[in-house]
Amino acid sequence: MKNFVEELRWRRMIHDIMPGTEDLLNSGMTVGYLGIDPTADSLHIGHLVGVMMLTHLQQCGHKPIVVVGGATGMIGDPSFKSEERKLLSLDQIKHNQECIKQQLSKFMDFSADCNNGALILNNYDWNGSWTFLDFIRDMGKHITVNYMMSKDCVKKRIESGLSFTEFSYQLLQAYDFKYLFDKYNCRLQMGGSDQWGNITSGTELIRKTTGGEAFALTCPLITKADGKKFGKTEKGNVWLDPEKTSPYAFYQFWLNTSDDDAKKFIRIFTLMGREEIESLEAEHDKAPDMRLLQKTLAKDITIRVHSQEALDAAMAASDILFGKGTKESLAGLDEATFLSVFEGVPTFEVERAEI
Ligand code: 383
Repeated sequence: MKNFVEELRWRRMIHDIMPGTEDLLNSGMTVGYLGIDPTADSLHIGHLVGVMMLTHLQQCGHKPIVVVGGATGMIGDPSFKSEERKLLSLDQIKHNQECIKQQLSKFMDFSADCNNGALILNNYDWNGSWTFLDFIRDMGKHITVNYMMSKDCVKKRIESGLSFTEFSYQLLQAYDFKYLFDKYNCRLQMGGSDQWGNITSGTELIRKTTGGEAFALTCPLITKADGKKFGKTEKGNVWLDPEKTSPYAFYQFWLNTSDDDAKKFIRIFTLMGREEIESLEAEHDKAPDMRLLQKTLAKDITIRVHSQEALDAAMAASDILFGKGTKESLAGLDEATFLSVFEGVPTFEVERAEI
């Protein structure tokens, strides 16, 4: 079986790793988790990096847990955010949670009968019944304000202001880790590099309350070679929900990446093996204008996030826009795909008589 840390290393998916993490993973099946707050009713491609980490974790024989933050979503993570967040309504959070759960089921094997089957948990289930007094008495006592304030993730806000609500977020996430440690023997938390502070507060809380050792592994936040923000188009985020970002626009997003980005993204966002990627890269470099890397990346990820049919429709739509379509391919397109082709394309109206 593949070695998880080595696998992430060649894919350049490790930003920080706590000493001892590799030994833990080499010592046998490890339970690892990653949390996602239901701040919207869909995941976007920024979330996909974390999801890919969980997919690799499972493929390397370990057990992944995804925590959907029904409780933490009520507070809002201040990590590296310059402004206080608006609170979401409870109905909104519930709705978002359900949508995200649905999307996640595509990326991991949740079958209960394999011993490393993935789990989806909601942190409202163990945080919803805390009383304020119990929480600050039982958990708050173990972590000092000095420790919490020393974290890079909140430093940005110390000057401009941070509510007590958002300041407490760190402790809530720390408690999740402790809960999963106690209940599921979960000894590893993963996330993007923005999560390092919250994750290490968890390992600290576990150490203080149980004397046990838990570990942290983060992946780099994705940046683009041109310095522009990753995962954005003119219309905003690239979402996994086909209603928010059509499979056509999704496919085009990956197709339009630069050569340098495509080399990076194919390692992170596909499950293709090292040799396959390296030989593809060599092939690409012989004739970069054929955009072999971009095409392979776009196809692979569109199939995994949407479906083969969605990819076929997106490719047929691209052919139409770029003049390679036929009368038959045009007739075969569904209305939504046909209309999505014109997103971002200048259009103007012509009188029927003129046509
Ligand atoms: C909540 C409860 C936990 C553990 C984690 C959380 C969520 C975490 C967070 N994560 C981001 C989010 O939800 O805010 N506090 O949007 C993003 N993640 C992943 C990854 C990332 C992070 O979901 O870097 C990008 O996608 O960690 O920003 O017990």
